[in-house]
Amino acid sequence: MIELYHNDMSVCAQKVRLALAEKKLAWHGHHLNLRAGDQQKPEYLKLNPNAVVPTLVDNGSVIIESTVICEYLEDTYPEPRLRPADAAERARMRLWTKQLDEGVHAATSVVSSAIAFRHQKLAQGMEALEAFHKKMPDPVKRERSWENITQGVKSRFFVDAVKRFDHLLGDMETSLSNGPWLAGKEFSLADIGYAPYITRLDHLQMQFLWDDRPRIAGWYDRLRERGSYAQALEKWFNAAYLPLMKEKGAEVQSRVKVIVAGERS
Ligand SMILES: N[C@@H](CCC(=O)N[C@@H](CS)C(=O)NCC(=O)O)C(=O)O
Repeated sequence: MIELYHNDMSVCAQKVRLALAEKKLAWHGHHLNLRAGDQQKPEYLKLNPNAVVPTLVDNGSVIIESTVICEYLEDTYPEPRLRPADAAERARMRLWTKQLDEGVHAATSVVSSAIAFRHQKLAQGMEALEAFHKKMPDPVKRERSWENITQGVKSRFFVDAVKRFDHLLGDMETSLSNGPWLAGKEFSLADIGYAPYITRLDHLQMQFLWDDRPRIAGWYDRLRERGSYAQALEKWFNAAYLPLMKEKGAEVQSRVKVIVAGERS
């Protein structure tokens, strides 16, 4: 039996739920409340010492890291195929998924936290915030998280995160001239990987980043037409998070637009 330790709005968990839905695999979920610190509890750390979701347990094997989990699912349950048959397309797929782990995920944490989620954390009080950060195992992530929560869009990480997205979306627009999906002709783990991240930008009112990138708009529409999107993402959208992201995203949108305009000029 497949068990998934996850969270409704976690982009990494959304990615794994999408892969499971595409493969029509049944799974049993353990939902962790990330604001309450369930990921830092000793019993969960035995499964995932990084204190993050997702974690997949399949027939006793514990697999962590969402990119690795998706590859594991593809290796173990190869139908329907989510890695392109063509080796060059497969290489393109991996270049996309690699980038997620090399900065795109971190940039997403910056914008999500600095724009919206900081308000949830600050509402818990400074004592709780300090206790939460003390338990974060990764010192780099700990420092970044503290800065984003306490400084918001004035965080020293914010400008670079926004620039990273503008570059990334430029690359996506170019890549989508080769076919309907990120790796080319075939829908793949690359599209699964990016679906939650583009959705997050949408929720944070950063969809203007693809106003002048019609191929991304088309790709995003195609993704949302798939049954897996409703099953793995929409069904889990947290009714308290969506209005927060929309309201706070709208409040800072002009600042984000200034950063993008400066970068493009
Ligand atoms: N590289 C990891 C990143 C996992 C990660 O950062 N998960 C976030 C949610 S998307 C989390 O659990 N955050 C809770 C925390 O940092 O306390 C993966 O791809 O699985």
